[in-house]
Amino acid sequence: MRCSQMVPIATQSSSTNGMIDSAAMTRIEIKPGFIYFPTLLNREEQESLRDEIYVAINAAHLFQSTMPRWGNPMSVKMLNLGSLGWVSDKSGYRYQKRHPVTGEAWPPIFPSLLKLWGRLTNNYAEPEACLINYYSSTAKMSLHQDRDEEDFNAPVVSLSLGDTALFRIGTSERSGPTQSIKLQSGDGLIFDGPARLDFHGIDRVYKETSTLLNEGGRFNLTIRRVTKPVIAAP
Ligand code: MD3
Ligand code: FE
Repeated sequence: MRCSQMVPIATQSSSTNGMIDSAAMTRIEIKPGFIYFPTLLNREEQESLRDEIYVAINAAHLFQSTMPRWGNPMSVKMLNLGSLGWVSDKSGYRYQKRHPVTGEAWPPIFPSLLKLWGRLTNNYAEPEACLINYYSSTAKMSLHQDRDEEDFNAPVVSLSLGDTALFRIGTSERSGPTQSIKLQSGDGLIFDGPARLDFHGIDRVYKETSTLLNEGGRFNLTIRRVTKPVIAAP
């Protein structure tokens, strides 16, 4: 897809301490509530995020989710960071405080991601979950809505690392028209407002399109607020 409205919203040089602090960010509103940030993370930022992911995965391994009811395995492998993590098994989809295999609390959300969330969401209440999805070159995610959160007012922030993927987004009705965009390593997305309940999925991963991950494939991180923020008493 082509987009003509390239609106730089910030131009400033970034620090080089490995924190995510991208310089010029390009913000493209693909449709109301769906914002695309091509190369939100530069190569150095992608490498440091990749390395933080490897540390987390070594401490708390990826798990295989299964579909509700029938229990067929999903092709995507997952891990969560934060106080709550999204899991799926025969009994359904839910957020829970512990890793389904080890029973341990999830590792914390990296400070670099908290900072990025604050910047992209205008300091919306602290995120509670960061779902890490790992796609091998044959993995897919079929069209679905994300509606296991209590707070649909919260935006969802997505980051892609590694091989390019074909992402598809429709409307809040399953049979609505869809549009596709290729997501490359370092790209960011935000969904909120009118796009928050849109159907979406990953149709395919393009093998060997990035050198970021030695093993190939793709990571996607989705940073989310799950519960409704408590409103301060007047
Ligand atoms: C649109 N992940 O984890 S990220 C998911 O690339 C998920 O792994 C895909 O869909 C991936 O649920 C797509 C883009 C995304 C994430 C959350 C959304 C799109 C969204 C929430 C609402 C609407
Ligand atoms: Fe989703």
